[in-house]
Amino acid sequence: MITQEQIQDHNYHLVAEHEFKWGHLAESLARQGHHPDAVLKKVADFQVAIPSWALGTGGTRFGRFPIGGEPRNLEEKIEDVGLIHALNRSSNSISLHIPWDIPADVQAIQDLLMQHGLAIDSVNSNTFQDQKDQAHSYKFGSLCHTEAAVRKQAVDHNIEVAQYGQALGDECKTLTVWLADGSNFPGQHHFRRAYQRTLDSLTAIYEALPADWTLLVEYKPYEPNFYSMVIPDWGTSYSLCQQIGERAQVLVDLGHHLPNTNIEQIVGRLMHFGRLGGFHFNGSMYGDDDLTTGSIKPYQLFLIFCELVQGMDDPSVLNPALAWMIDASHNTKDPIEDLLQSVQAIKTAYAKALLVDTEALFAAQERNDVQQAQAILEDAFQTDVRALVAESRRQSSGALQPIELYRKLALRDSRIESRGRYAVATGL
Ligand code: PSV
Ligand code: MN
Ligand code: MN
Repeated sequence: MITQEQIQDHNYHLVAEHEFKWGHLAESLARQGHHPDAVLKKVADFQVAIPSWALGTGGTRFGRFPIGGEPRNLEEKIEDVGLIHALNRSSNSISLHIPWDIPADVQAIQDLLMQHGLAIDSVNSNTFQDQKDQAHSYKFGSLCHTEAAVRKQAVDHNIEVAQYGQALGDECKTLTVWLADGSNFPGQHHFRRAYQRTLDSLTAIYEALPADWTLLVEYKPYEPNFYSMVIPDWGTSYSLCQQIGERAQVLVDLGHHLPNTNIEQIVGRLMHFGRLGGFHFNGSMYGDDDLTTGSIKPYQLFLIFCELVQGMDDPSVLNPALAWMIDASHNTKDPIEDLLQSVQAIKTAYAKALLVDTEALFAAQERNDVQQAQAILEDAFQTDVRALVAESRRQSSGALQPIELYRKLALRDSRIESRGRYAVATGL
């Protein structure tokens, strides 16, 4: 692991240069009428959950190139998230996937979480794979299945997943459902019946959840089914949530859109309806590529955050607090470095969105001053906020340059040594 002394020592060598940059930025922000300390605090407070399945090397159906030293169990996944959080002070929670992360000893897991200053914030069900000794197969769907017995098995699994979450601590109050259900060929599905069966199953799950739990319903346009998905888009998720109940919310995964979809507008719409429940951050070029957040379209990420900030700041928007999470796959990079890079990109986009002069923007919109409206957004986007994001980490006892420190301490090598070169994480 890493100690506070190591972090402070690392910061000590970088602080002079950093203070010069931050001082300059803080002063120029103040001159523009911003409150640098208020922005700093919001950025420092912003926490993004890490999914348990993102700590191992990802892969494609063609192959996987393991990096070595991957966490072999839930304990080691918690250790890796603990390390990420110690470095950047921005990821104080983990999302679990059941059955991959079934805890052998709940008390021991709780103690370990506490030791790292972490909590489990959400649990994810898995009805996209068949498990050993499972009575019924999900080959032709789960919550939408034509047979009642299969649907019941899938509903029961979701209820059980929420029970694991409850056992793991009070912070866990979210069940996320992503369904692989769909069809591969025209004619395979009766669209209306598949939808209705899914709605009935989700309603049964929702009704079994504790009264303070949220059900997040994720959508995805294609894959693993390539002709139709039962929940392909935000409209379907939204309509399901509307019928299920107040604590059913839409989850937006950035990679789950067809190329060029205006995701920021979807975000604005869902917030307007009070139905945006959470986010899965990643970067996408074609579809669900699960790349590093902000690596392909940083301007789009910024525009999404502009909608989020505007929605969160507007008292007339009655949207609940959002669940933030990274949902990425790391095929070529060290997962820990990739996650640190993603959090950096998320906080950068958030910080820039906080710098938008929204009053001037809204005024420009009202008088149809298109050039000004665009220029106001671009002005904030082009601000270099790296020193601000670094300062927010420093003030929270994190590292000024997390990846640099991770590399300097050779923490992947020590993982390879203790866990083995061919250690494999359970999960995607
Ligand atoms: C599959 O597309 C997926 O990436 C979804 O985004 C889920 O959130 C994740 O797997 C975990 O089930
Ligand atoms: Mn997702
Ligand atoms: Mn996905």
